[in-house]
Amino acid sequence: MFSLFYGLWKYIFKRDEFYVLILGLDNAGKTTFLEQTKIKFNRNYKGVNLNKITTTVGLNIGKIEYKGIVMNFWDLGGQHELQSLWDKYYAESHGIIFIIDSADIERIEESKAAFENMITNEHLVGIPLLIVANKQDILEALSLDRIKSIFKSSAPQIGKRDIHSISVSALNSQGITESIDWMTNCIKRNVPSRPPNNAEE
Ligand code: G3D
Repeated sequence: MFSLFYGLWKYIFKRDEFYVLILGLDNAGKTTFLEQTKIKFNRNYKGVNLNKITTTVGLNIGKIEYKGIVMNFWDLGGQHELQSLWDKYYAESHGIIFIIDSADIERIEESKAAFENMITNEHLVGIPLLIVANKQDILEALSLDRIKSIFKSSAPQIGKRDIHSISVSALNSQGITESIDWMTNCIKRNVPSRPPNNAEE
């Protein structure tokens, strides 16, 4: 009897759990993006003062429930020495959000190198990839089209997967909903290739 009720309870309440990595160089706006996501999608989350956010050193995490699934976000540190830790998380992830500081023209090639290094990892084959051109509120920021043309030569490494790029101002919460919406739809579509982490429970 217990197992019958437990099975019913699981059927009604259990949500599939997915993991999304938020990657990019330090200072790109990863923590701000995650904070705004939590504010937008968690009704009771009040958030921290966005002016007091400091660059990601370890790992920031966040969880939202959206469109019937649970999405866990891991915002990983982007400093050069921390990038070597990114691949420890690849095998368990279902989506990648790669954040670019569009206003940091000096580091755009460094960002591209980190991107290429990430995208060629075998554990990420077929995983949906969202490229976020952040800080679009800054007047001198490179446009999305300009960033796309800079990253164009990475196209052969991207392989067959859902990919999308989007203009965002994480600070002003512009483009956050569209980003999460796109990622959620792709992750759900990709379940046959990358099932939820709690699939066997
Ligand atoms: P990180 O987690 O990738 O290291 P953070 O980056 O989220 O800590 O952001 C680094 C700095 O960029 C922060 O400024 C933050 O306010 C700013 N930032 C993030 N997103 C945007 C954006 O969309 N527009 C603008 N103008 N700034 C943004 P500080 O001054 O605290 O270093």
